[in-house]
Amino acid sequence: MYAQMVKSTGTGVKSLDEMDPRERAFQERIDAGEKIEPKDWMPEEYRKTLIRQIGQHAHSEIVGQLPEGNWITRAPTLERKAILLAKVQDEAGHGLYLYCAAETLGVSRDEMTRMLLDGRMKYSSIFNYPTLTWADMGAVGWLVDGAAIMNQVPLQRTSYGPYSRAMIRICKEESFHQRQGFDIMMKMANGTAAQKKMAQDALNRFWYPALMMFGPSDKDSVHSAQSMAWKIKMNTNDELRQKFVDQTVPQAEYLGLTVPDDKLAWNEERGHYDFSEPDWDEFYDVLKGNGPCNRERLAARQKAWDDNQWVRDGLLAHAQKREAMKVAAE
Ligand code: FAQ
Repeated sequence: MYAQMVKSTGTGVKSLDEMDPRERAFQERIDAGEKIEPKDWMPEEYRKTLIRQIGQHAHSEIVGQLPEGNWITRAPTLERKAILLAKVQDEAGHGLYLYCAAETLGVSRDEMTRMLLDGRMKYSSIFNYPTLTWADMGAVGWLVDGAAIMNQVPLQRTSYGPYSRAMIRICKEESFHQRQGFDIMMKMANGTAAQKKMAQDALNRFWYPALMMFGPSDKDSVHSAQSMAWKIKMNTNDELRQKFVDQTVPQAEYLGLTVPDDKLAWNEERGHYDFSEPDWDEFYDVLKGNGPCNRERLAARQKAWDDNQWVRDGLLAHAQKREAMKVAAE
């Protein structure tokens, strides 16, 4: 059993023997592949870890609309514009499913947004990089959605029911997103010399930030061991990063583009590509708020929050009025 296995590797996860009866029954349900539902008993840390991960994921979907939304008015054709518009709207939908899933754990959407705005919650590092050319729309769809799918397909089997169900729906849409990105890359890579150069430049800039999406290397991952024991995460960060590299390198070759990594080589013995790690100092610096677009992204979310205060006030006033009328009628 995973919980027992990790104890022997010194990851600090309790073994079944160390758990109290309630925790043990909970872990056994997870080990048996049962889903945990909102009204079921759960350890407080399980609840908090889910709020952190689902909330971060929801914020990523919403903030993730910004780099692509930036190109809607400049899409090269009507068809490309309609596709990009649909994709960006899908991301908003993903954010909403995920906020709903997190709300079943007893945290409100407003509270999560406040935590994002005051720095207590994160969003994916990838969205702190700018989208400079149209080819970046291809690279984001191909690489960023490609990395997101790699992470999210296993999460369809995550132990928390509402999260798992949200992921099933999200994954269906992400596949279309990845395909549209690859389609843009194909057009650019097979276009004029200048277009091919833009495609290569986009790959150069997005390759390592895409690898960072999977989180720090396993030796530095804080949450993996416990999250995997609880099936909040299904794979380690490095496992998914390797899978992504193995899947993406042949696609880059098909496009006639070069992955910007001198050390990239097929390792016959391992049956995987060897590749260079991203610059982890850069990753942690972006997490601290020092990426190229961190301030701009948070300022955009803050503005949306402030601009929409009147809608929240109106809804609250309406709800209070209805409540007062209900009480008066009783
Ligand atoms: N960015 O111990 P671990 C998308 C933090 S959706 C920022 O390994 P964990 C769709 C981590 O929070 C993209 N922070 O953490 C789309 C922790 O800090 P904390 C989002 C990161 O949670 C496409 C610390 O580092 N997807 O792209 C990152 O076990 C196009 C230690 O790390 C998800 O959120 C990062 N990249 O594993 C939308 C998927 N990595 O909280 C629009 C669900 C790590 O203790 C356009 N999430 N950190 O202060 C997960 O699978 C996990 O949370 C990981 C991180 C794998 C991201």
